[in-house]
Amino acid sequence: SKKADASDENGMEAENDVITIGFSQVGAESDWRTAHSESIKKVFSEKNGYELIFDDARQKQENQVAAIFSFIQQEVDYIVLAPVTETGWDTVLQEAKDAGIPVIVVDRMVKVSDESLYTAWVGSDFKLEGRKACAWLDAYAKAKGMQEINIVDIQGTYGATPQIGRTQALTEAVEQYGWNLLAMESGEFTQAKGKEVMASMLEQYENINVVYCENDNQAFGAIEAIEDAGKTVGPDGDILVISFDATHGGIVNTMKGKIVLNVECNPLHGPRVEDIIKKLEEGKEVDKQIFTEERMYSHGADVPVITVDGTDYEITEVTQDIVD
Ligand code: GYE
Repeated sequence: SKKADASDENGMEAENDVITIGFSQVGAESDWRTAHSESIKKVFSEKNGYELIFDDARQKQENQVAAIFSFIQQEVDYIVLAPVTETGWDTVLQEAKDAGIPVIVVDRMVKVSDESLYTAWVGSDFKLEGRKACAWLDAYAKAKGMQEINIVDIQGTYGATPQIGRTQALTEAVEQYGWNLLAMESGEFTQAKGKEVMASMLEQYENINVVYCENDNQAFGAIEAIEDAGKTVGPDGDILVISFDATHGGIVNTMKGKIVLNVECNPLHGPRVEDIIKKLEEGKEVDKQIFTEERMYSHGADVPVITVDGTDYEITEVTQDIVD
């Protein structure tokens, strides 16, 4: 551990140990990601007694692997990893383990052959998010007397836990409710790619009436593409936009009705990661997995509550005071 070896005149060690954290972040692909980075930076600040080495991998796993190797070389006290995809971590995490550096995984999950390769994970239940969205759409379609659901899926980065969970929930719902799933393609969680994918889907299919966007930035791009194509979004428009994250921009669009449903995915993991590190510092046990609780936001109040696996989830109608 990198201790500030300050001893006073009597040789007593001063209480100024700095905890060094190496944080490997996916990138800066979305508003969610920016909020997540800010939350980590805010907590692991110098004034809170930390030295944070922040590495932005620009959505590339190889950059994350290189960053982790460099954290090991620098002998950081903890490695915090927000992994781009689930697989491909065994070798580098084994190195961290051999070096005795605890790894805390945040946001997306890792799939490793040996669970002891990381200490703890904190993030969202992405499949549940998807199931909530689909249960809402089923209830909404029934409330509004929609005859058919002709849906397209703008997926997230392939192999990332939120993509896997949100896509899986949709494909299961398609079976269960008899919806027509016209197309699915990744927009890599970005606004630009989301727009591009939506534009090409609109060219191929005339009858799309719902787009399931696996994050807000893709929804922003999809809305642009739909409007550019001369169609309208919203409860009285041609296409219903469903989204995930509930970022500020996402909530504003939900208030306007451009997004009809937005399932929250909370990015503010800084304090949760710090909580884990504090417990480890005190020699306490930590939970292997921690799931955050999340809400749902809608335009209008057509569906006030849905039930998934016997649990009721209330849906908050977005009004100006929620935006503020
Ligand atoms: O939904 C998306 C971001 O991993 C939960 O990544 C995160 C996802 C989030 O780019 O906006």
